[in-house]
Amino acid sequence: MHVVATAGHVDHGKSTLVRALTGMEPDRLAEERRRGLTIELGYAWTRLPSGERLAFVDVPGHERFLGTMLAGVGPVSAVMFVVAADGGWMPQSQEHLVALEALGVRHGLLVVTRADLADPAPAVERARARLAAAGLGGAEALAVSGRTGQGLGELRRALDRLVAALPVPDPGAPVRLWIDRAFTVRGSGTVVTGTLPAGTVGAGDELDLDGVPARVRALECLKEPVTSVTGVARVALNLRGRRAAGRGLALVTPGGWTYTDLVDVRLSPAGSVGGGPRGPGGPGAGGFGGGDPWRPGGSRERGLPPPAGGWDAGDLPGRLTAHIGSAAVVCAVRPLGGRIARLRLAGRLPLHAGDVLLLRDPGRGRGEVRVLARASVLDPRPPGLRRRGAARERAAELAEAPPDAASLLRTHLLLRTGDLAAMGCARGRPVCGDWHADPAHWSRLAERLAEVVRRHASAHPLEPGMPVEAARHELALPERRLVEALVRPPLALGAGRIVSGPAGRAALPAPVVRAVERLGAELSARPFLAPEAGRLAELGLGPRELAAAVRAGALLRVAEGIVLLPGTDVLAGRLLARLPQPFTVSQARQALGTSRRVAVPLLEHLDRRGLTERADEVHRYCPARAGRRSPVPR
Ligand SMILES: Nc1nc2c(ncn2[C@@H]2O[C@H](COP(=O)(O)OP(=O)(O)O)[C@@H](O)[C@H]2O)c(=O)[nH]1
Ligand SMILES: [Mg+2]
Repeated sequence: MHVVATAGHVDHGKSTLVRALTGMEPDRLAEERRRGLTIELGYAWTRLPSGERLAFVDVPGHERFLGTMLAGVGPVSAVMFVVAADGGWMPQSQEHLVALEALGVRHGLLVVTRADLADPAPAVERARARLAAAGLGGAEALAVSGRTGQGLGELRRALDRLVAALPVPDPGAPVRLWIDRAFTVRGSGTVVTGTLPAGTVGAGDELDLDGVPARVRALECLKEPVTSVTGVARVALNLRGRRAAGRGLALVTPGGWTYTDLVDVRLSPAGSVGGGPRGPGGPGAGGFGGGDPWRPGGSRERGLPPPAGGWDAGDLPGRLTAHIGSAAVVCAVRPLGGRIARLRLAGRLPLHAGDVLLLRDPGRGRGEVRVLARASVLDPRPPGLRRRGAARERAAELAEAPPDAASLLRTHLLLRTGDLAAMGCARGRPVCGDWHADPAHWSRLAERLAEVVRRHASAHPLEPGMPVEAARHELALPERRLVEALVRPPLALGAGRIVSGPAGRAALPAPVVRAVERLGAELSARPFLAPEAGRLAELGLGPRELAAAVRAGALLRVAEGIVLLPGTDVLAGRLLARLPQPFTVSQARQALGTSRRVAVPLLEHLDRRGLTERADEVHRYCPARAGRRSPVPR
């Protein structure tokens, strides 16, 4: 199904048209019928010639009910813009158009009604130009009469063309159902209704209502019970239990949105494109007395933002009402610089980056434009601005930033997948687990890690590397696995510590280097005769010094207390391969010119490295040599 909202000046025939198209009464209240005036949002639906179902949200056109109008069009992406043939362009025609443009509504029809009362052509011509200037240039224009039924068949076909061209929303999108009505039904709890723009809701689903879980007991779509519904749709949800619910609250997918009362936004003046008096039709083309109050010469005195590029956030009043979906909350505007501002909302709203808030000045009187600006949410969780100059820096940072993950990461540096989802941004590749990082920040962190590990190594030369936890603390990272993900050569990770890598000989303290050099000289003549513990102690090589030298790759540890020069094991393998195969420990000991104390652990070390292999209890052979000879037993 599809949903289209009406728009247009009061008494131009919106409700009459909806009634004629659907056979349903959009003005449900007795007062509305008595006064012939739409006060509340009306709902009616029909089946189009194609068989598609279409629901209308009929809005009030009276200037006093602009807030209600905005709640009706807020979650809807297509509009039926109504202008009376005998009325022409009027203040709320303009105001509604400004709101639609600011909301980014790009799909619609222009319907000139009351065509039985006046020639529709002039109204069509003027309205069409204004719509085109407001981004609704693609809107087909039709002339109809809600009274005689003239043109309604063509209108139904045009509605079919309109809905067929609407983008198909994602059924898997997180749900945000802005409530436009809520009531209690005796025996079944709370019922809320709204326009579901995207995503899917099913019976039994748990949604979130202003931070509190809310279970869907049952749902209806156009008065018919259904088990699940996918946006776009008009839906009524029966929630379990009695819930405090009402217009302006939203039912959302848990974790799918960021509840926030502070947002950084990019502002643009509303109505800067659409319907200027010097634009289509010229001054006074609106057809109401004394020219067009929406674009007077001295716009700034009347508080209207000038359309020129010089407009900035400082041109707005400090206190406005922010509209999104069916919500309207008071907000304080803090200009940060240029068109970037920080909005403090009087209540929490579930928002994504990329959402559009419409800013309105409710204090304005008759004939003044009240929809002042469009605010695109850039960051629903902005950082504090404490330092001097922070606001200006923030404005510069956001000036050109699109509302996406890359921009958010530039500010927040590290975010989890869940945070990004709640902020409404597509996730790229995580750097580790569910963590995402700003690429520049991530490589800075890697550099800093190398730096702190180096510093740690020189401050504690005999320690086996820097504990991961200490590095985490030093880099102020929230989790150890982030530190581990930053370890890359020449850094290496082992036993909960980060070492500067095997090329760390230079990091050894000078006395250890000297001791290792002396040991190397002693071993040059008899490389396999590892020094005794006493000799090591004389050289100043205690267990810590030995461990450091081994880590640095300066010594080879064959077994506890047995150290040789690096590479000695490979040399031993080569010498043993020259012996008649297989050979005994004693033959090996003699060939290598060493003692039994060294030969046994050295051979075990060679076994582990695959340089030798046990043939039986007493014999070994060198697999390389054996292979070359004749591996096939007879
Ligand atoms: N003659 C004629 N009257 C119409 C037509 N459409 C609406 N009206 C009348 O215009 C008045 C306002 O219509 P309504 O639908 O309430 O306007 P809305 O405020 O835009 O919803 C009512 O008295 C209608 O009967 C039409 O096409 N032809
Ligand atoms: Mg009406």
